[in-house]
Formats: sequence, C-alpha cells, structure tokens
Amino acid sequence: MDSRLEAVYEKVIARDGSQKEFHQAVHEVFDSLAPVIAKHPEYLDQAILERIIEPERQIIFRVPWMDDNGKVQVNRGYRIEFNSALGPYKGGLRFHPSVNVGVIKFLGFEQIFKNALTAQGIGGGKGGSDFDPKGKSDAEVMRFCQSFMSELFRHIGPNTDVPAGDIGVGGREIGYLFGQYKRLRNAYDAGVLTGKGLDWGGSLARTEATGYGTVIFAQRMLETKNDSFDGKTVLVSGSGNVAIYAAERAEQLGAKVVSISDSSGSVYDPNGVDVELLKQVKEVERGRVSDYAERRGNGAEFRAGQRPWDIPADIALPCATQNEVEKADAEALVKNGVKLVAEGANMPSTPEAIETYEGAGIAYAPGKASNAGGVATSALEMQQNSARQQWTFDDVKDRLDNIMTNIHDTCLEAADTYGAPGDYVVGANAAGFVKVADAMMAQGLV
Ligand code: NDP
Ligand code: 2IT
Repeated sequence: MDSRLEAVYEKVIARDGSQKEFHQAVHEVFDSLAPVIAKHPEYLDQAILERIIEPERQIIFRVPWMDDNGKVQVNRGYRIEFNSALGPYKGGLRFHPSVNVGVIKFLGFEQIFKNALTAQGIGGGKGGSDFDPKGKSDAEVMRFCQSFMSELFRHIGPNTDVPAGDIGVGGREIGYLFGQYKRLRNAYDAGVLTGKGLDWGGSLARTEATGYGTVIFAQRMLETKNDSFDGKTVLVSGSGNVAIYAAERAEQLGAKVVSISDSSGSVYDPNGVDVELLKQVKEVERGRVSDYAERRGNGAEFRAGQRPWDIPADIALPCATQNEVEKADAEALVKNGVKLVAEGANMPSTPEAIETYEGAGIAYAPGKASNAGGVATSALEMQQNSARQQWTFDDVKDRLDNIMTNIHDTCLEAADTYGAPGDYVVGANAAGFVKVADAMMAQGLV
C-alpha cells in the first residue's frame, strides 16, 4: 500500500482497534487507491481519506422488548450514517447475533462505494442489531421491530436515511418496522424504507434484484470472453434472499446450480437446485437447507458443517456472509476448475482468498460491484414512491439490467484509467471512490 494511504489506515487501526471487519474493508479499498491519489493530489490536501473513513454520525441504542414468556430482553441497535455526499444515507439493516459496531461499519463503508457505482443518487449507511430472529415467534419479532423503530424513527426519513433489509431482515421485518414508523410520525412516508410489500409501496423485482443483479454482472463478465452461463455448473452459498434469486436467474440462463448452504452446512444437489422447493422451504416454512435436501431426494446430499467450495464447478457465487471463502476454500475452487467468482454477499472472500483468485487468473467481481443490484432497485423503489407509481416487473428488471451493465462497464473503464486493465477490484474501488471524493470536494469542508 502507498505510504500516504498506509498512514491513514494506521489511524483506523489506532482508533478502532477491535473493528477487524472494518479494517479489512478499508484495507481493500485503500489497496486500490494509489493510482487515484497520484492523479488527484487534491484529495490528500483536503483530507478526503481521513474524512471518508469517519462516519458522519453513529447511533447506538438500547432495544428492550418482552419475549413470549413475559421476560424482558435487551438488544443493542445500530445505525451508522456514513456518507451523504451523493444522497440520503441508504443501506440495509442486519439482525444477527454476530452484529457489532465493526460489522456495521464495514457494511456501511462498502455501501458508500457500492451506492456511488449505482449512479442513483444515494449515500451510504447501514444498521442492525445483535437480535437473532431465528427461533423467535412472529409476535416476538414484531415487538422487537416496534421497539427498534421507536428509537430509529427520529433519525431516518425519505430524504434523510432510508433503511432496507439485509441478513435476518426481510419482508416480515420491514412490514413491522414500517407500521411503527408510520404510527410514530403520523405520515405515510412510503420512501422511508425499501423492500416493502407490493401492495403498500414496494417495488416489483426488489425481492429478486440482488441475486438477479449478481448473475447479470457475471453474465457481462462472461460476455467479455465470448462465454455465457449456458451449460455451466454453478456453486451458490447461502439459502436466503440473495442465494435463492441468484440460483433462479442462473438456471434461467441455462446453468445448473449444484449447491446451497446455511450456517449448519451445505447441500450438494447434483441434478440442479429445485428453486421452487427451496422457496417453499426457506421463504414459506423458514426451514433449513437440511430440510430441503431431505425433501428434494434425487441424489441431493446434506453435508453438515461443510461449505460448498470443494464441489467441482465452473462459477462460484458466494451469497451468504462475510469471510465465508477462506484461502483453503479458494484453493479448492481453483483446483476444481472454477473460472469466475462473483460475490452476492458483502465481503465473502478473505484477502487471502482474493489473492488466490488473482494468482490463478480467476475472473473476480467484488460484492460492491456485483451485488449492487439490490440497493439500486431500492433506489428505483424510492423513485416510484416519490411519483406514487408502481412500475411493471419487466420495467424494473430492464432498468436493473441496464444499471448492472453500466456498473460492469464503469469498473472496466476505471480499471483501464488507473492502470489495471480487467481488474474489477481496482475498477470498482477507484470509480466509486472518485465519485464520492469529487462530491465531497465540491461540497466544502463538511
Ligand atoms: P438472508 O438472511 O436472507 O440469508 C442469509 C443466508 O446466509 C442464510 O442462508 C444464512 O444461513 C447464511 N448465513 C448467515 N450468516 C452465516 C454465517 N455466519 N455462516 C454461514 N452462513 C450464514 O440474507 P440475504 O440473502 O439478504 O444476505 C446474504 C448476503 O448478501 C449478506 O452478506 C448481505 O449483506 C448481502 N447482501 C444482501 C442484499 C439484499 O438485498 N438482501 C443486497 C446486497 C448484499 P442461516 O439461516 O443458517 O443463518
Ligand atoms: O448490502 C446491501 O446492499 C443491502 N443489504 C441492500 C441495501 C438496500 O438499501 O437496499
């Protein structure tokens, strides 16, 4: 890393010593920026680096709620409003026991550059809680969401900060959160949250958008090599919102998806994942991938405690969580013939895994580029809310297609400009960063 970037990175370590995921995200971005600051010394004069690593505002709050046994529970809530140079803070809420300030800061930091790449006029933010929705009743989830929003509502708004879903936050949670926001504000601010139900302000194709967008991005990558998804064998990890629709779109394009996973293990499904059955097990019954394997039969095998990465395939789409592809996993991918990795999750590959892809000549798309379709479609939902319209599925999907194609091309152009042709990591980081940095320069010292 360039010594001037390194000096700022050291400040992050000194100030936020325990936030290891945040360090990892900053390191990955800064590692790409040497040619950018060489071309734009004004960013150093104006301390853009020091400013961009510091959230504009961090909100941490108590979330007390009562469980079904009448016992009081207390969780911690977060909203990190990271950067508003390009628009209102925008980013999801994650409910998972592993959530802490470092996790939310890494996600918020990634979101700044991802949102810049979408070109939809959205700033970066993220939030969540260490609440675990797994095993909770609907009534418990509702009481938790109401308590969470009873604090969050004073910090958000359609032109201020617009949360959405992420791990553990889907349509059910967004519904409960929206209901409580509306009650407290006495206003139908549809655009305050995205990922809403289709009858009350939601956008068609938002559910599909992240997974579909990841596959569209990978398709554009394949096209640069005159290749396509048709006939390819694909590994997908995760079994939530992103994984399900990545698998669906890959199969629509003629690929065979042979894996899914969750935190208890993975399923090898040699004849191709049955996406309708997966939706039934996960979206309707809130079951596990082991339940899917049992119901699927047809040679499908549940592999307790194992990730999917040792299964032979052509393409890998990690769609579960951060650091789910480590060095040994990446080496297995290389050994088994994977030629392309596109991330549906945020930061699923460790730095050592990324080095392994690069060393082996694997085409690699970082999440901030390839999974931007979800937040981009959230911005389309905000546009529909402002206009009090609902566009058709095909209209939204066509716009998503165009946005993903533009992000892909923007990454390659920036990679050329900054001396790393074909490198999607440098391209995504440089293009996203320059856009935010220029807006910050124009807006003065704020
Ligand atoms: P969901 O909650 O719908 O699904 C999460 C999936 O990942 C589940 O299968 C879950 O398994 C698995 N998972 C979560 N934590 C772990 C873990 N520690 N180890 C192994 N598996 C784990 O979330 P999404 O599908 O929405 O999110 C998946 C990823 O995509 C996240 O990285 C998220 O930040 C990212 N993302 C999401 C977007 C969206 O629009 N939803 C947009 C862009 C990125 P289990 O049930 O066992 O926990
Ligand atoms: O990581 C992400 O981009 C998301 N979870 C989606 C955020 C959003 O505002 O739609």
